[in-house]
Amino acid sequence: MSKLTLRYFDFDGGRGEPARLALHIGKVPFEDVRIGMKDWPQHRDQTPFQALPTLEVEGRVIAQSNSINRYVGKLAGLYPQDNLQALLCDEVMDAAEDVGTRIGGTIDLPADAKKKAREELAAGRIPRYLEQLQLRLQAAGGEYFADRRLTVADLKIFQLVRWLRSGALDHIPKDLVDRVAPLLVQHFERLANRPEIAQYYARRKAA
Ligand SMILES: N[C@@H](CCC(=O)N[C@@H](CS)C(=O)NCC(=O)O)C(=O)O
Repeated sequence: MSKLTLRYFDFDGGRGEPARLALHIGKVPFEDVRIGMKDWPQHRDQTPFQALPTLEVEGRVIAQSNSINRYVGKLAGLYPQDNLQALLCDEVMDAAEDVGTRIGGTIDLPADAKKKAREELAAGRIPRYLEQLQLRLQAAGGEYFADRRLTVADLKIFQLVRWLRSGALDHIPKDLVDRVAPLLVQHFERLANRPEIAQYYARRKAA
């Protein structure tokens, strides 16, 4: 297989993080290119949709985080082979993407408008998504979102829950997930304690 290059911003999170984790867990060799925000303007127009992440594979530059997650999930053995389980995996990843897109749409708003928009999200849409995601986790057996094993859906939700609980999002209470969907917090903690994930972040912290 030709070399893979995953490009994303230089922080441990966001839309590029599930693919980084999947490639790491699956021991799939890849170049982990991290782009600083100050360098982003010079990279933006070289990406297909002026956005990251991108995955370079066999000379092609591919965009769209969930498409990348599915592809690297297959390479890493973290994507269901069964069609229905794959559908469950995809639904969860796309729901997480919806939440990220809605919050992302508030980032550049003026302060007052951002506060209003985020308070509305925290009172309405986000709890709805969290509750539905929790129901899906329960329906899938309570431990994983699909296939009764770790898949890229788990990594996508891990990243979302980590972000929502980080306290980095003004006007979105950082205990929202804990209050609305405690099973997602348990899922997050189980993943965070998996040796391959715990060791990954320990190494990142030390780097
Ligand atoms: N639908 C795309 C959205 C990509 C996206 O909006 N990426 C953000 C970072 S998470 C970005 O590149 N923002 C930089 C910019 O818009 O200038 C995906 O899922 O990959």
